[in-house]
Amino acid sequence: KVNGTAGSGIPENVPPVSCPLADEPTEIASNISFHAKYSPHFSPFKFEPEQAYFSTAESVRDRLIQQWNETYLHYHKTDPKQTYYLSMEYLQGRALTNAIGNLEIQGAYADALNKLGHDLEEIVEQEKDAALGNGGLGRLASCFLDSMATLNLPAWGYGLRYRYGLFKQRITKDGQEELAEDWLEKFSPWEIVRHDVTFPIRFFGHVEVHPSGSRKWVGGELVQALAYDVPIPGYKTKNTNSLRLWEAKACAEDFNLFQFNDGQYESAGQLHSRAQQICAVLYPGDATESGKLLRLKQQFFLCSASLQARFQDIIFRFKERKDGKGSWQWSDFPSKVAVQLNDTHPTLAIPELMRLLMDEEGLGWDEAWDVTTRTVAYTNHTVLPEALEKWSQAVMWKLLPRHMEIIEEIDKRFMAVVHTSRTDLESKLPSMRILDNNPQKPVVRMANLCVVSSHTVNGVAQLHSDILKSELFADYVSIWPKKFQNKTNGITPRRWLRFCSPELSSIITKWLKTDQWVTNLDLLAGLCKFADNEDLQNEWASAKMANKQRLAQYIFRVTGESIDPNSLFDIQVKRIHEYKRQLLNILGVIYRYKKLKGMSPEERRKTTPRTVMIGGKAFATYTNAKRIVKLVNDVGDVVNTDPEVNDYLKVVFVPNYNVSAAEMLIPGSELSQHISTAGMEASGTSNMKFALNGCLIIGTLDGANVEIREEIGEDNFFLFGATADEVPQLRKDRENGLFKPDPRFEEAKQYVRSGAFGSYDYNPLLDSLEGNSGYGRGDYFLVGHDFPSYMDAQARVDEAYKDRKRWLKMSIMSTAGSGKFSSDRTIAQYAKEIWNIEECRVP
Ligand code: B1H
Repeated sequence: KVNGTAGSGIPENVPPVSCPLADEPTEIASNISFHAKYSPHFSPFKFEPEQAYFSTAESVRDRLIQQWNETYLHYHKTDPKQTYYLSMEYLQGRALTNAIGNLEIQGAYADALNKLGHDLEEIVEQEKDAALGNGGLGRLASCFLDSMATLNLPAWGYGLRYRYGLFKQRITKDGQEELAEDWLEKFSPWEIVRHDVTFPIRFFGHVEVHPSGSRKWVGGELVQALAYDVPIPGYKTKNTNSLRLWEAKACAEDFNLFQFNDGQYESAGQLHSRAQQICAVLYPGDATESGKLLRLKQQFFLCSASLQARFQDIIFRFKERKDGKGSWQWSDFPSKVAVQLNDTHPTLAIPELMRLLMDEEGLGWDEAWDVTTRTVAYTNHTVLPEALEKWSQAVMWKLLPRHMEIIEEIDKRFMAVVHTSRTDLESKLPSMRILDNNPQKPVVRMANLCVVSSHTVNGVAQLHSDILKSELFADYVSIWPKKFQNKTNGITPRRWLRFCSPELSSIITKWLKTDQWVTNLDLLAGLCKFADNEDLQNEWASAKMANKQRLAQYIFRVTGESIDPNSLFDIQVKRIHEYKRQLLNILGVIYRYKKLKGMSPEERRKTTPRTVMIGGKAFATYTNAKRIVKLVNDVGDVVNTDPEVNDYLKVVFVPNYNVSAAEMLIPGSELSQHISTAGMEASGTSNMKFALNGCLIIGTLDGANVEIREEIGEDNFFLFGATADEVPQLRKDRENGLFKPDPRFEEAKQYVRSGAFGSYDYNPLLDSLEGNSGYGRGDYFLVGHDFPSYMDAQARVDEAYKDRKRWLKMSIMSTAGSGKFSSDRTIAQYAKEIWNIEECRVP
């Protein structure tokens, strides 16, 4: 019996409960009130927005479950090849608007809630974001799930059900403070616990060798993985896939009743609390050894549970077919299963798949290796050295002894291949090997393990994929030239335009005379020919204004700051990192502020009024990132209370940036900043969201900016800065003392050092921009080099904004050129060029 999928269903002769899937607002209202009354979560005598939200969500969930069951059944019957997307992160955000939007029942639910005395817009705000990710990588996974369901692809997401997701950011006088984000405080109506889907996950222990020579991993400690399934509805389709999130649970027998009765309460529950730690937080600080071990446990837990689940299913199928028609062999596994590794975080799926095939199913090495390498593919998301995972061999031997044996063997066989057939690469072997046996600190290089073991390796934008081939993985390219691909990222047009900006969406639908663009984003190109049309421009401007006003209200709510919707809304929101260069942005603002102060009132009146919004979270232990947050806040405190410049410049730090905040910020934006040091941002995806919403970009030739600029036209993009090719030489010049800073850059830094923004000591932060060399010193990120061209580009922005017609045309062209950046396009390419899976539409 397969966990959770087999067994007999409800007898056919028992009629199903009367179907709650009504379409009429009155019936929906009674369905919602049914949930309010009979839901055990709240008192039935209260129906405030919170109760209204939960009962509305439960009512929508009924529909999702119906579609979901049909989808499961259909996939079971058709038995297509399926994709398993393994990711340590998903940034799902809120689900209610998305679900009723995808099911096309938004209007009926709004009416139903009105009948119940509530307002849909207010109700959706009750939902907490599911923030099980850090930034772009996690949000990409969530966009992919939306596209996979919309394209009717049999594909599933697998992740972890963190008790506390990404921390909540609070801004105090000292800067950023992190608080635990209790997204499950009142339960999530979108997850369904599957008590019948559990698997044992082993840690530690040892390898037992049998007389036959077979090996088995035994002993150590076991925890249970318990499945929680989240329905993922496609847009305008019945197909509803799942995101399966695993939770760690101790086994009942692990509770030591004897100790408990003896009053030793803590030690009695020790194994229980140890199991709970596994899924407690998204990214446990890994500065300590225990933090590193916990992160590694999380990674293995995800991989082992997900593969065991798939294995059970496959073996069940295998037996089912053997009894019925024909034979099935393990070598057919890759024609039924594709596993995609979202970065190296789930790399342990590789040795775990090998172990299951060899030790549990009795395959030999060659056969197991053939199956594994034809099943697994790997996506790289970064070339930053600090993000390339390396695990201590000692820790791995302790936690996963059998997997380390397998990794050693993969490494050995890889070396043998090079020794026998590629002697020209022998000198490169030390860096190409999976094991780095440096006696000081022997480690396993996870990216190398992924490259050697995957049939396909892809980068996430053309420039990034080129850099992977020419630098990071260059030596492997000569062995496997066809292994490397590019899959430029994308974003779902449902969440990121259709639902977050209904005003702009209906204008687009009106002018294109179809709403098909929502699933065929290339149709947006049809707007180009109207870009000069005055009527469209006026409608466009009023939709943007409505979104700006809504954003201004939001900013007032979360910061208490009033901002002027007639000023240029300039936004940079993303994780705070030195390579993303929020420091370049704020130093530019500082320079602007200083100039404004020096101007006469008439001169000031000629400038373009701006509201600069910066938001994002800094990793808790990343000191310079936290200093940048503090600096932005300090600059805001000074600028926003300076009556001389107030009408021309405001600076707002947007606290607690998350998916829901993005849905408010992006539609209201006019200029957005994507200004990383060239070569360092693998792709970026918010750049795509902003462009799609008619926001102009100021940016470097980095990541997907390159392709966005190609698509929307160079006239519609404010370009500046060094190119990726130039960066290495510029760093060398700097080391050789050849860099001459622009006086404007010196002036901005000096202004901060003078204490203009308070007494906090910013010298260490500014010092990182000085000196001549070293990562994190000597201006490694080239802020100083790019500063003058950045300021020039900003001057072009100010000029362009003064010409309303020109600006609107550029804005329309940005949307019109965004068709390529739909995650539907990205996923269709993965399906065809990597996974080899096909549509499996539920009739
Ligand atoms: C991206 C990460 C990442 N690349 C380590 N790498 C993490 C690395 O918790 N960790 O250990 C978490 C995340 N995230 C981003 O992926 C890139 O920086 C973006 O440029 C890209 O758009 C995004 C999606 O591909």
